[in-house]
Amino acid sequence: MEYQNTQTTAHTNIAFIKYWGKKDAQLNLPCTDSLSLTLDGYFTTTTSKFISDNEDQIWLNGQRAPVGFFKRTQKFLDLCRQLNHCKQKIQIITTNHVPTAAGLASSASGFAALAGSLNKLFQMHLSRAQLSCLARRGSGSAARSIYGGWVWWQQGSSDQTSLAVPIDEHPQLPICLLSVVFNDQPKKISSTQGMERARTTSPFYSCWPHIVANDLSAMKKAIATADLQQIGQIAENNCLAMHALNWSARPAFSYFTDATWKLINLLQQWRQELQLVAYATVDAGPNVKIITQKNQVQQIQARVQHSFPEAQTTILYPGSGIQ
Ligand code: 2P0
Repeated sequence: MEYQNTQTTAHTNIAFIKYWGKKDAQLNLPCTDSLSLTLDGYFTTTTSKFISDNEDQIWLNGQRAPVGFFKRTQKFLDLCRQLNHCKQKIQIITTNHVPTAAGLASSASGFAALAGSLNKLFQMHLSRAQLSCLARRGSGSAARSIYGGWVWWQQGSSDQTSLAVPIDEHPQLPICLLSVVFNDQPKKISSTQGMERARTTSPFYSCWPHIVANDLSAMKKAIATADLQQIGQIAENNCLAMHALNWSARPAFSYFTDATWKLINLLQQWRQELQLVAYATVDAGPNVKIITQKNQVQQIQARVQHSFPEAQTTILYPGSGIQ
């Protein structure tokens, strides 16, 4: 079993309809559905094998994993050992091909690749749907990185029914994203903590499931009709509604900085005055991903660099599912 090839690659994804809040923290069951685009170019590759040591061995980017990463990964190994009635220790070798400069979370690609590799190691023969459930247990957004292109994570009501489904694995529309990184320092409030505080204390949280349901249905229509402007506008609206939950939490918090706002305002100006397709989406940090189209991205990149000479920008395209 040890000698079989367990190498698995999974790509990162960006949510266009955000996941923000869990109804079950242990199972990572979200309070709402969400929808994302899997990205090309940025991925995690993971291999695994059984070892006869007394401890699991976890390597990240060529070095022993730091303690936080080790514990979170080991918890996932324990889950897979339990599912397979196994006690043997495991060696994990994982490499993130996600430059810090791209400002992309690696937990989605990381747990998707880990789930895929352990599926091979334990010979679980899981379908992609079952793999999505398993990856979700490591990190919610990892459920979506099993598939390429447009992916819909259905919240479900149990461990077996909360899973992602592909909407369109090979989008034909000329969409691309420009990642704008102002700051690549680790965030002060993790996604897990931030979404829990918003869910439990924002007086507006009860509106969030309705907002997501409406935005999701409009987004699916916009994807089906390849309406890039609508896709961008709905994503920006949904992102700002998600962040409004944080601004209204008690105590309130914000991932935005002055630079985040300045760029969002500039995009609005460029849409109105220059007729550019350029909309913002922002995750649990100050950095912005600009949703745009292939024939405008270079112009937008030049404008962003002019306004923010210190920012690091990277162009991102749709990518494929787990391999
Ligand atoms: C998303 N984010 O839909 C949302 C939008 C960040 C902002 O999913 O606690 O690392 O591991 O399930 O998946 C990031 O949160 O959280 C995230 P856990 P995760 O992409």
